[in-house]
Amino acid sequence: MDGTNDRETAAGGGEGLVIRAAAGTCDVAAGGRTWRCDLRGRLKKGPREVQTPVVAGDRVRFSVVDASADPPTGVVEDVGERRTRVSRMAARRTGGRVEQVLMANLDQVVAVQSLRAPAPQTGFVDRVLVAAERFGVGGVVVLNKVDLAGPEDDLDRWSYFAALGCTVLQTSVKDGRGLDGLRAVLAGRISLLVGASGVGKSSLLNAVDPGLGLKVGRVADKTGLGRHTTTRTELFPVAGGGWIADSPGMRGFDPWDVEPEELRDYFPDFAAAADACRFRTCLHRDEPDCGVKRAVATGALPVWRHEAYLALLRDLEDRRDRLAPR
Ligand SMILES: Nc1nc2c(ncn2[C@@H]2O[C@H](COP(=O)(O)OP(=O)(O)O)[C@@H](O)[C@H]2O)c(=O)[nH]1
Ligand SMILES: [Mg+2]
Ligand SMILES: [Zn+2]
Repeated sequence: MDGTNDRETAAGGGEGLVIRAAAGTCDVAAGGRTWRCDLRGRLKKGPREVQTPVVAGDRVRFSVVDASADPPTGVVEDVGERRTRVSRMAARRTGGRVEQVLMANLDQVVAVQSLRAPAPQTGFVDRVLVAAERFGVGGVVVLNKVDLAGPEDDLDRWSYFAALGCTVLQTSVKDGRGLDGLRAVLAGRISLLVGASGVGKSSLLNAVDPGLGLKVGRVADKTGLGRHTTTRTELFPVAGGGWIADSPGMRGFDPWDVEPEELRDYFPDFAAAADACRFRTCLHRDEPDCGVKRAVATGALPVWRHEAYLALLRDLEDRRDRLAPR
């Protein structure tokens, strides 16, 4: 069960892609239709830890219950192995914490920032790229609203991320710049769009695929939709056979289980300078004779990149302290 082709099987069922899931039920895209499917009982069994037997992005095999119902209905029989998964730590009602899978089979995360209104958030892209590496998915950086650029704006800074192996796009919904590039990047892949409210995520998706008709200029309702909102991910089809996840509260795209001591390995641009650190375990913070701090001082590494690293390091340490058994 792989790829994005949906096949009907002889048994009257089919294979498809889960585009949204809730407790015990999900919607499956297959053969150009969306099937409302319950889960076969045994899929719901198992340890309490498995709260997420089926999530958006799962490839499933289902049998048909009523093909002429509106929507057509079925039962999920099998869930394909997850190539990748995005998860977070969730509080368990009985105490303690448990991994909660938010989405499966993601190919890439698209981190959207705008040049203005709102201004780029320091460290946001750096953090997203660490999480992408952690989850084993690709990273795409989109700088939107470049039509608002003035002579004082240094757009070259963004190409720094290209050297780290991501696709970097400068886009404008106003003048159309970069939209073909974005279309090409989304085609045939499952992507997750992340970025602050107002950066233009909905506008970009509408521009890429007018059929989507997403509302623009609305702040996602953070309180009125019940406690599952932040965990519910929905996939939308985009032209060219791709799928895009729109998840207003996707705070789970966060490198939550990276150990502070491992973080430096997620900054490949530090590697050469780190060879000169006196200590092999150097965190590039307070240690003497640090090659990375030296490289920052000489301008070989950008200050903002080191600052993003230090902020994330502090975050991971705080989180570990909070979770430590007392
Ligand atoms: N100047 C300019 N404004 C944009 C651009 N893209 C979006 N906007 C505006 O930014 C605001 C927020 O857009 P929206 O798509 O709702 O952002 P979202 O919250 O990330 O989904 C709206 O007023 C859009 O018209 C752009 O490329 N250039
Ligand atoms: Mg929006
Ligand atoms: Zn160092």
